[in-house]
Order: sequence, then C-alpha cells, then structure tokens
Amino acid sequence: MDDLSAFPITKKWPPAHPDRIQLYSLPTPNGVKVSVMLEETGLPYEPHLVRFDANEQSSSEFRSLNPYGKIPAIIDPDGPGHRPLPLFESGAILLYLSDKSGGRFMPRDAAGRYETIQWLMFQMGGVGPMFGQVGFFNKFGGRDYADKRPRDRYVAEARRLLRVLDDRLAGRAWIMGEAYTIADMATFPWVNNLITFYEAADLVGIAEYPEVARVLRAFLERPAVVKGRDIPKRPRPAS
Ligand SMILES: N[C@@H](CCC(=O)N[C@@H](CS)C(=O)NCC(=O)O)C(=O)O
Repeated sequence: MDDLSAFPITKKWPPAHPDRIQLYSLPTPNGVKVSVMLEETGLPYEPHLVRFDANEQSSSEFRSLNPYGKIPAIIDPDGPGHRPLPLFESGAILLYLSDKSGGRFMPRDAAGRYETIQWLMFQMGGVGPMFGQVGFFNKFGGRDYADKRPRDRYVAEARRLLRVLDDRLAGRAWIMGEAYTIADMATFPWVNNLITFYEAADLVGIAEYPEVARVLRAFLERPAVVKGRDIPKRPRPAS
C-alpha cells in the first residue's frame, strides 16, 4: 500500500489512487506540458486541480511541495529506489517522466539527448518567460500602461525566439526532426497560448513564422494533446 501521508499536500488534495503519480496542476501552458506527457506515455496518474481563483497555489499545503507556489508539481509514489519522489519545474518533470517511461520522447543517442535538452532549456529560459511577459503587457495588468517600451521589448524578444524556432523547424517535422520529443511538448503549448489566449498573433507577426504554425497544427491534432490540454478539468463557471 502506497502511503503518501508524509506529504502535507495530500491533506488538501487527498489521493484516491496513492499508487499512481499525483499531478497538481491547472491547464495552463506549463501545466499541460506535463498532462500531455502523461497522456503520451500512458503512465497511470491522478490529476488534482489547483485553483488559481482561490489562490490555492499559495497555500501552505501546495508550497510544501513547491516553495515557489507554481504549478505543475508531481509526487511519484514509486520514484527512484521505489521511494516517493516529489518534483516541481515542468522541464525537470518532463525529463523525469521520459526516464521513467524508459526514455520515451527522447532520442536514444547521447548527442540527440543533449540536443533535445538544449531545446527544452531554450523553452524554459526563453520561450516561456518571454511569451508570458507579452501576455502580461498585451492582455493583463500591463495592458493599460501608457509606456509601451516594456511591451515592445518582450514582443521583440518573442519575435527573436520565434525566428530561431521557425528556422529550426524548416525541413523538420518536429524540433528534433522525425522524432516528436519533450522539447515539442514544452514549446508548443506556449506558442499556442501566445497567439490564442494572449491574443498576440498580430502583435508578434505570426504569419512570418509559417513553420512554427505548421508544427503547432500537428501538435494540436495529437490525441494526447487534445486530452492533456483539458487536464485537470477546470471548474465550470457558476451559471
Ligand atoms: N518554471 C516553472 C514555471 C511555472 C509557472 O509559471 N506556472 C504558472 C502557471 S503557467 C503558475 O503557477 N502561476 C501561478 C503563480 O505564479 O502564482 C515551470 O516551468 O514549471
């Protein structure tokens, strides 16, 4: 019997299936990276919704798992040495789940593996943070700032990242070529968010990046992506 009671987060989000990977998340671009990977691999897991509208990510129970108070986070009851493994940071979780599934969605050769990690880091350090700032300055709190220089700075950086990605994807099905990898799972939820939820398609000039648009379409058609983008289910708005 798996016992996760030593993890305070399980008091607020009790596991119904403590033998499965526990996912604490919300379907945001960082959240869906992990739900998509879990769906792609077929690893058994139990999703728990972390409600931002109730600021649950800042609760002491959630911060006992991730002191940064950000989703996604997981506990694998059957981690290394068959001991529970708590983990936060989506990139680290993708690497872990790839290893756990026997190296799926990661090239087998060492050079290909490091190259995939390189593109994963490009997403974690560049695409996510910069696109997120475009969202803030275009759609959320920063939208009403009279001074447009901060917005323009992040738009310029987003365009620079998109140019790198578009050039990389020319002549390739996915970031790593024929192989669909965790680098794609990390990157395309953010591209999608930029041009849909953040309403920044025209602002960044998405038409100038046709390879990015092509691969985004292929990504969104994958059954695991369709499913993973809706996990954990968001609460229904009160009617
Ligand atoms: N580097 C982290 C970033 C996670 C992150 O920014 N999560 C956002 C949702 S996409 C969040 O939890 N925001 C809530 C908050 O900041 O309070 C990762 O990749 O896991």
